[in-house]
Amino acid sequence: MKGKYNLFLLVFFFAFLLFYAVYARNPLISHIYAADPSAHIWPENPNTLWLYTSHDVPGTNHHATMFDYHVFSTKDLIHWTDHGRVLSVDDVDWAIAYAWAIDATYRHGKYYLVYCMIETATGMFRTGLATSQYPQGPFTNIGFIQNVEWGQDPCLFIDDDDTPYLFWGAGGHCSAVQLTDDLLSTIPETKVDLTDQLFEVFEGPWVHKYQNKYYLSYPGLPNGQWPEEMYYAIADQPLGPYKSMGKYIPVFEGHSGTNHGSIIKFKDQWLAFHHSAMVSGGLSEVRNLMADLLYYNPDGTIQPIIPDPNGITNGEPVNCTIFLEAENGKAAGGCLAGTFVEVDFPDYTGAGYVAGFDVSQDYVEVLAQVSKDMQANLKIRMSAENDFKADVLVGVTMLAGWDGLPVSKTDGWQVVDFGPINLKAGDNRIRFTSKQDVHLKIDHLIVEPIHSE
Ligand code: FUB
Repeated sequence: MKGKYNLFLLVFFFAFLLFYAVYARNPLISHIYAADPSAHIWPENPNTLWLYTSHDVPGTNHHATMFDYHVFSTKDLIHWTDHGRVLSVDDVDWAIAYAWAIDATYRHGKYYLVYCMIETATGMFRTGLATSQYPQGPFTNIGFIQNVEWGQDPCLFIDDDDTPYLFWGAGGHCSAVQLTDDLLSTIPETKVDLTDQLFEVFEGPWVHKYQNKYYLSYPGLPNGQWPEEMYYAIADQPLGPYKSMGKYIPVFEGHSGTNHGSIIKFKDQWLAFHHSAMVSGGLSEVRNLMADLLYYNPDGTIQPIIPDPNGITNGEPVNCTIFLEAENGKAAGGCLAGTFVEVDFPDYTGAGYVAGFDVSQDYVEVLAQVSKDMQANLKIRMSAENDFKADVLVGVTMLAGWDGLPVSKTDGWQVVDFGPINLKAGDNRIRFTSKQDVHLKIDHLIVEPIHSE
């Protein structure tokens, strides 16, 4: 009996280790299915790394129901923030579906999301632009880049001399062009077809600079066969000619049919972001974010990467919190009803806070998206001048009965802990309703996924 017990302990210990090896460091983010990561560090804050990603819908095994984008940020590669939905097909008047791979850029004081969606009028991919005052969005659509046909998988590279270039690729082709200063159009005579210079290219170009050379990395199909593997090529000029250098992420255990990535230097270390199917399992097309250390050889070639269960954190478990600004309301998949955005009471995060809870049933609603049914802790940063009763709805579940949840008055801005909530795989609307007239301000909601596997 004792032997059996010891065996059980041993199996449990290894299962625990496996969980932490597989789920806590690489995949990097596992509470949501996200793919096609574009990594950036913005000039005004070199200590924060941002990932702009597409989003797969749980329960699917295809890319036809990709409708929105997410942004993630970190200062230390260990603690990550999921800033929620930042743009959806519903916010783009010219598009009908297929929110596929994205990029982002910062130019002349504005942040741009550079995305691709299918245009309603033509049925072809266009490269859209959306802007925000903040790197975490939410972003407002400003139209698509003129003269780019089938503009899937955009990469907007701004060279050191401030010249903007667009790269895009789909279905075994890759092209590039210089953009006009406002980014909304191309300079047609600069357009190049890079397909023949990029061995096995399929889609998803990404350009970074290393030692004054231009590195174009991309998903390719070895001998025309799936799954995709990551390749790269090098040039002296952004528009080429490029010399193919081979693969830098060959197929690996846990891969998905596609791969797609970006390369960036953060705090003296080069990193390769990409995606896999490790969370969904099998050869699923529902993907999760991955990150690995990247090393160059002295001759500038990239050492091939075998994705490492330890990821990029030196063994430290990664955690990711969903951080939802109340004032983003509809733009981030939620809603403000009877309430409004204010900026008068200082020390808020983001663009403001939600106030105006002066009639019973006024509410603020945010959207939390997750990969699987899971528990999470809900915290809300608020300022309440009196005790009051609230309804907190998570999906269709009310946290307290009809009498409402008593909430105590706060001492200025305070983070109030509402304890564990149950999230369903997919979309979870979290609605905070005051049941009475109350001097209440809501700054943001924090959803901390509890990983129990
Ligand atoms: O995520 C949808 C599509 O899958 C991307 O646009 C491609 O690059 C591939 O990763």
